[in-house]
Amino acid sequence: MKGKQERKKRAAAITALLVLALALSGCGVFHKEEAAQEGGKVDERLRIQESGELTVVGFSQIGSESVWRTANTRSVERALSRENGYFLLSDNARQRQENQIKAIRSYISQRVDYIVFSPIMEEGWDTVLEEAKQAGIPVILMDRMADVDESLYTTWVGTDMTKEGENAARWLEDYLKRKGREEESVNIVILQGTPGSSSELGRTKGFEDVAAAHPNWNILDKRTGDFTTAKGKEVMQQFLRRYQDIDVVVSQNDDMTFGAIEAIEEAGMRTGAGGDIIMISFDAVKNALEMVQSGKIDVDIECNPEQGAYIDDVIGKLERGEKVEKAYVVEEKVFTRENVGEYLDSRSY
Ligand code: GZL
Repeated sequence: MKGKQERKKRAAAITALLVLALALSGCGVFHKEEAAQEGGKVDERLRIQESGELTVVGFSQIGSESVWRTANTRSVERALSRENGYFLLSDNARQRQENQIKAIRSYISQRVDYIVFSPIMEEGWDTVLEEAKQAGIPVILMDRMADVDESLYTTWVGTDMTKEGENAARWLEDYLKRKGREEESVNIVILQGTPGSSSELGRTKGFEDVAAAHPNWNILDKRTGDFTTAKGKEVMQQFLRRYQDIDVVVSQNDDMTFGAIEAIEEAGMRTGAGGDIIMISFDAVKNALEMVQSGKIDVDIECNPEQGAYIDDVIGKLERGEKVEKAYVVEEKVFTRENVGEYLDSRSY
């Protein structure tokens, strides 16, 4: 297991190689100032690796597509801080898998102690995670899941997205029953997240598995709004042009919900309590919970982004040579007008 002694030995070997490479590079064409700057950053990291005083973590984040994502990034930066004993290398992949793969390869070449990343989609990770495994660098998956052999990652910290989808459908069952509409024909459209992401796959599956027991629930359409407000509004406008009688919108994150509500209101209709369309959302960020309280959103299924502390805890266990679980599922709630008031003030994101 990684320990400070092992790290110091390895860093010394890297330093020797680097000095040799820099010496040899004298015959190459170098821009002095960039080399000096780059060298400075490399020097700092190597000094840290050589001292073994800080745990060096390479973090590849999907992007900054949503309020949730920003909160997730902040939770990692708070937990893996220098004060907590970390040297964090961080990369924003701007929603592109190839950028995540590039970042992971760079962390492998820098011989970081751990790699942490949220896979933008489930497929496409086998090769790069095999490279990390060959390099002996533990990989911690966070938030979304990768569809790879379990031997290619040490653990996963995240949320049960299928359960989130089921929670949404269970709420709808209960709501329709309370309104005496359980036998009525109900027309549903689904705004999906990033195609092939475990959040989209899980929430879609969870909702549809429950919906299958209701022949009177008609899922008219499902399209991706890519977890963004702009795309969510655009797709909702398409739905409104195509379907005259939408009863329910299932929007797989709050950012898309904000855009969908704008589109619905611009079409002269209202969502939520006493409105024309039932609005079901996911994530439960503060601005959305305020809309639950005001009645614009009927229910918000929480997906907890505060995962940094779990990552810190897992790395601590690994550093002490302790066993870790293969998965850590973060707890979550379902927010409605009845219970949101007691949580709203404490919401930090
Ligand atoms: C869910 C996470 C999703 C959020 C979106 O775990 O992957 O990605 O629901 C975010 O807000 O963009």
